[in-house]
Amino acid sequence: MTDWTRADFDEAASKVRNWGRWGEDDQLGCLNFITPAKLIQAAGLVTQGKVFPLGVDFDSHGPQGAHGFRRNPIHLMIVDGGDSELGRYLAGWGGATEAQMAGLWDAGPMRFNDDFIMMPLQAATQWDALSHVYYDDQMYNGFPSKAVTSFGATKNSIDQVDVKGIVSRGVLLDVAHHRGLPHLPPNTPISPDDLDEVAAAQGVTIESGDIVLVRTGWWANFLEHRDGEAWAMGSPGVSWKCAEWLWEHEVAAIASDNIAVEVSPPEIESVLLAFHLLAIRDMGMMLGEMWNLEALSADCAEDGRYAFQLAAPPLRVTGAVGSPINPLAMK
Ligand code: UVW
Repeated sequence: MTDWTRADFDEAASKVRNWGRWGEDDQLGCLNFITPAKLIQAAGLVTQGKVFPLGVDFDSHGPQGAHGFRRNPIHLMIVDGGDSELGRYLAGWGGATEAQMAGLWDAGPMRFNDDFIMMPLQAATQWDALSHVYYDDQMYNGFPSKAVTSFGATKNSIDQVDVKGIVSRGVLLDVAHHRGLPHLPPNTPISPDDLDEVAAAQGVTIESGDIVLVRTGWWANFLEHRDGEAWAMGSPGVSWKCAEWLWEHEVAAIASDNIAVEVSPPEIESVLLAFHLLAIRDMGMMLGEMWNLEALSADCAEDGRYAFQLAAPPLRVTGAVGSPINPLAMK
C-alpha cells in the first residue's frame, strides 16, 4: 500500500476523462484513435508472413475459481462418436419426417459431432467492454450505471465496438524480457517510466491509435503451477499511474498477460482496481486480459521488431460487458 489517496485518484480522473471528446453518444472511447490511416499503417507491418495467436486455452484448467464468482470454461459434447445412429431419429431436421430422415441417414455416409460451452465471458482471454466497471453511478461518457440491466448493457456493451474490428498497430512492451526475467516478481508495479524505458530499449515508439501489449511473464508462470489464487493475488501489472501515460500517448487499448492488466494488490487503499476505473470508465479504454504473449515475445526478441498488425475482434454478444477473444498478431 502507498500514501496515494482518493484525492490523487480524482485528480488523475479529471485529467484523463474523455467524456464528450467524441460526442455525447460515443460508445467507442479510445478506439476512436484508430483511423483509416492507422489501419493502412498496421497492414504494412505484415512483411514476414508470421501469425501469433494470443489466446490461452479455453478449458477447465484455467486460473478461475479462486475467488468464487467466476468459473473456468466447461465444455460439453452434445453429439459425439457414440451417437452415430442419432440422425436416424432427427425428425424435423431439414424438414424431413422421421421415416425420411432414417432413410437418408442409412443411405448416406454423413455423421457429425456437436458441442456446447458454458463460461463467464471474463473467464479466459478477453476484452473488458466499457460497461465492465463504473463508480459514482456513472460509466464511460457519463452513461448511468443503471443502463446495465438484467437484459444486458444498453450502453457501452461489447457489441457497440465491433464496428472497429478491432484492428490496429500493436506494440509489445516486454517488461519481463527487458529485465532478463522469465516473469516479474509477484506484486511488481510497472510505472510510466518503466514503459518509457522498455520502449526506448526496444527501439519502438508509441503512437496515436496503437494497442499496447504489456508482458509480465505471469501467464507462463501460471502454466508452471496452475494455482489460480497465487496467480491472481500475486499479479505484477501496470500501476494506476500508467493511465495518464496511456492518455498522453493516445493509446487505443491495452492488454496484458495477467488477470487484470493492473498490479495486485490495490495501490490506493480506498480505490479498488484504480487503473480499471481510470482506463475504462474515465478514458473509455478497453482492457485485454489473460493474453498469451510468450511466442510473440520470443519472436520479437529474435528479430527486434516489436510492432505488428493486431486483430482482436470481440464476439457480438448483444449487451455483454466483455467478450472472449483469440487475438492475432501478424508480422
Ligand atoms: C474485475 O474483476 C472487476 O475486473 P477484471 O475481470 O477486468 O479484472
